[in-house]
Formats: sequence, structure tokens, C-alpha cells
Amino acid sequence: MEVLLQQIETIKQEVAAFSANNADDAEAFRIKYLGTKGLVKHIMGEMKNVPNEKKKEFGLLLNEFKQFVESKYETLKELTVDNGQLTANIDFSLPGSPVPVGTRHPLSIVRNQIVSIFKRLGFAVAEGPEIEDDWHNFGAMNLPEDHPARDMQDTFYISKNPDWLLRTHTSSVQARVMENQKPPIRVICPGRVYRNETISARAHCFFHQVEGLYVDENVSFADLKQTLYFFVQEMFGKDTKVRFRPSYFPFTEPSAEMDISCLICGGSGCNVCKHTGWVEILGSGMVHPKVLENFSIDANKYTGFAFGMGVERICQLKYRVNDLRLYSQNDVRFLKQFTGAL
Ligand code: 2NL
Repeated sequence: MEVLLQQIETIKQEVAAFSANNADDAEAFRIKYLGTKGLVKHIMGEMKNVPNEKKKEFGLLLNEFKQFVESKYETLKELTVDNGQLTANIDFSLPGSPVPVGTRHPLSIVRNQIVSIFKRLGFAVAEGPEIEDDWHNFGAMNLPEDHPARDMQDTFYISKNPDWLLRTHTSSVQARVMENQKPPIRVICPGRVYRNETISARAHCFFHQVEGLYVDENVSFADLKQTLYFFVQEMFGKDTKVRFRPSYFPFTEPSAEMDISCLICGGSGCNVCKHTGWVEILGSGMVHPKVLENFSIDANKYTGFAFGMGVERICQLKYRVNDLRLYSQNDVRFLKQFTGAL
């Protein structure tokens, strides 16, 4: 019995160590171990000498042994066959098969472009949480308690805690910057924001913004205009014209919206500019003194300008995307059209 067990163990070790360089070696292996006069057959023949009460136990052991040798043979065969094919059929001068590469999301391309333009002007990038408290999103921004933006209809509140909400603009990030930094402050804040809207081609429950803030001594409305004009020229080309229209935001005074000459029709009138020749691209203004004072920044000493733009809007003008839902449906046919940049 012991002798038989020892024999099996020795053969197993031999088998495990066996290597074949070609099909002949594999065939020699088959004959030696699995042939009609092979070692496996021989060991199987010893079964008749095993006492009856041990037959079951040995049967299992022998079966396992046989399978081990057979699977080794299959491996040897595969390896040698593959090698044979390699030298016989493959033309090494053929070009490799293409590796599919992903493309950057159009919103990421446009966001990166916006960010890099402002970085060149000395703006630092700041990020903050998407779940905010009422103070950083609304209170600090001078939005009164009864402002419609605070309504459940417009803002997603976190049901667990009515003081928490999904930020409705990235001003909350700038609020955190003013909380932690003294002027001069020069930051841009790219990020996702949320509004409780019914989803359609023109509205979505989330979108992307880049907001900017510049606070220092002697920051003027002229600085605001020239900074945003520079941005437009870099983003849309040197021929693009701008105009400012008076507007209202609770967090800036005075406030202005900026239009650019329509890129689609060049100003002659089309459905993108609704035949006016101008399209709105951002809101801006001088930071409201109350907002500065909320962060203990002396509004007699410091002034600042701020602006906010929607990335989807800019992307729509640059790439003529006409349905906001396309940005989040992840349809590869849409996404793979945006290649190249950044
Ligand atoms: C728009 C308008 C705007 C701001 C955002 C801002 C931030 C701070 C202080 C004052 Cl910390 N203002 N942000 C100012 C004016 C307009 O966004 O229509 N965005 C899409």
C-alpha cells in the first residue's frame, strides 16, 4: 500500500516538472504516461491488489491522479500547438489591432478651457461640497429668507436636516474661500449645481457652473469688464463682440449680464440669438457690501467683482448642442464626437 502511494507521488512530481518544447515532446509524454502501456494504466492495474475495505478510498485517489496527468497533457498540447501556429501563420509586419480610447466629455473640455483662461489671469481654482448648509448657499449671499430661490419648489433640501441642501450655485464655494482667506482673493469655482426643475431639452435638475470672485483694494467695474472681455476673446475668438446689460442679483450691486455677438449667424439673426444678433453668456457684478461684511471684509477698504456662467450654455454655443439631456445620457454616439482638446 505504502509503496503504491509513494509511486503515485513520484510520478506526480515528474509530471508536474515535465516541459515540452514541441509537439513531439508532448506526444512522448502521452505515450509514457497515458498510453496503453503507460504508467497511469500500470498504476490503475494495481487496484486489484488493494483490499476491499480500502478500494473506495483508493479509487478516488487514483481518479484524481489520472485527471491530474490528463490535464497536464492538455496544457502541453495547447502550448505546443500555439507555438506551431505562431511560426506558421502570423505575419509580424502587420499593424496591431487598434486599442479603443475614450474621449473627454464635452462639458469637461469646455470647463477646462474656461479654467485655464482664468488661471492665466492669476485666478486660483477652489472646490467645495455639493451638499451645503443654508448659510453658505443663501444667507451669506444676501438672499433674504423669503427669496423664491429658497422655495422647496426650486431647491433640493435634504429631508434628514432642513438646514442642508444641494448647492444651487457655486457661490457657496466662494463663501468658504472668503471665510478662510483674507483679500486679495482671486478664485474660480467650477462645479455641479442642482435645481428642482422638470427635465426637458432646456432645463435639467443639475448643471455645471464656473463662478469667479476677485476681492482686493481698488477693484473696479472696469476691471470686471476687461477681465470678462479678455475671457470672451480667448474663448470665442478675437472677432467676438460683447455688451453689458444692467441686471439684478441679490449678491452684487451693480449687476450686469454679458452678451456676446452671435457665433452662429455672426450677428445677422438666427434662431439661436432669436434674431437679435446677441446671446447671453453670463451674469456678473460688483460684490454686494453686505456679502463682504458677512465675512468681516471691510467694505470701505475692499471692493470686488464676481461672475457666474453655465458650462452647458457655453458648450451649446461652441458645439451647437441643442438638448441639455444629451450631456447626461452617456450615449457614446454623442460623446465620441468630442475629440482633441485638453
Ligand atoms: C448667473 C449669475 C452670478 C455671482 C454669480 C457671486 C459670488 C460671490 C459674491 C457675489 Cl461669493 N457674487 N457670484 C455674481 C453675479 C452673477 O451668476 O447667471 N450665473 C449663471
